[in-house]
Amino acid sequence: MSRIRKLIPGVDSKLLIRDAAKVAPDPTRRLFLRGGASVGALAFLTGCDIVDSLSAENALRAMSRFNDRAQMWLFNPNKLAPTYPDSAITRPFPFNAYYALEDAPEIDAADYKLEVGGLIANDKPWTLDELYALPQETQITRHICVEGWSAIGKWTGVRLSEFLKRLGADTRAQYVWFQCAEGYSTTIDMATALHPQTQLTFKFDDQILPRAYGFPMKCRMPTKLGFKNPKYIIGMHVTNKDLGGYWENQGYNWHSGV
Ligand SMILES: Nc1nc2c(c(=O)[nH]1)N[C@H]1C(S)=C(S)[C@@H](COP(=O)(O)O)O[C@H]1N2
Ligand SMILES: [Mo]
Repeated sequence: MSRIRKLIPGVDSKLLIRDAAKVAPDPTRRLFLRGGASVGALAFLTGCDIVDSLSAENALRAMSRFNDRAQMWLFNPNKLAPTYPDSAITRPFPFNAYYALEDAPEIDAADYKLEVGGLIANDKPWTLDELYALPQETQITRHICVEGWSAIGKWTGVRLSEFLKRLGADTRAQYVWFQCAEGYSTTIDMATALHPQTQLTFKFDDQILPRAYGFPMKCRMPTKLGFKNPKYIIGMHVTNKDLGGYWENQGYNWHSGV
């Protein structure tokens, strides 16, 4: 208990667990009560449910009650997220944003420049051709939206850790902040930024990233909820200040339709 109390300042851990257990799926709840309803058990079971069963929605409802720090802990930045075969890819893959698809940014590839700043040595902006020349890899992972759906997709791009290296970023800094073309933004912790599956993504399902999914570039991180995966990225900052984000500033973790 002392561990979670440290992780979530100001939140009563017993209440938190009772609340979470209320919306947890039945076997989870049973194990939970039998096992002394520890936060560790909740984290473990929630993680399993998301990956292994159809109860992802229930687990998500439980998870949505956790604040950022608890999420950081549930999605272990030191572990690899599960990967899937091609046959598991969700088709069509859902589009999601705080607006309709026809209002999504339309970015001209020729004009595009990624602005980089903050605690980095090289702050020269990057063209798309320069970005495309970086070493790339592909992942098939599950995207989990706090609104209660998940989908498996295939994303190709460069590891964010590799890109940060090229920027000469101070990776002892606490955060990376992303700015998106339409005003969206999000901040991620450095451990997540350096995670091997955190990727600056240029392709979806082997095609140049479609407009729906963030052309020309998104940041894919399977260890974080969907809203932490910014699309239409135009700027990136390495910083020790938590600059928040579109949903973060509205207390998004406490708003999930529960
Ligand atoms: N720029 C931008 N990025 C964004 C969003 C957005 O509205 N604008 N929505 C977030 C949310 S809540 C989700 S679930 C995912 C959806 O990504 P998808 O359209 O590839 O499914 O994008 C995330 N990144
Ligand atoms: Mo989302």
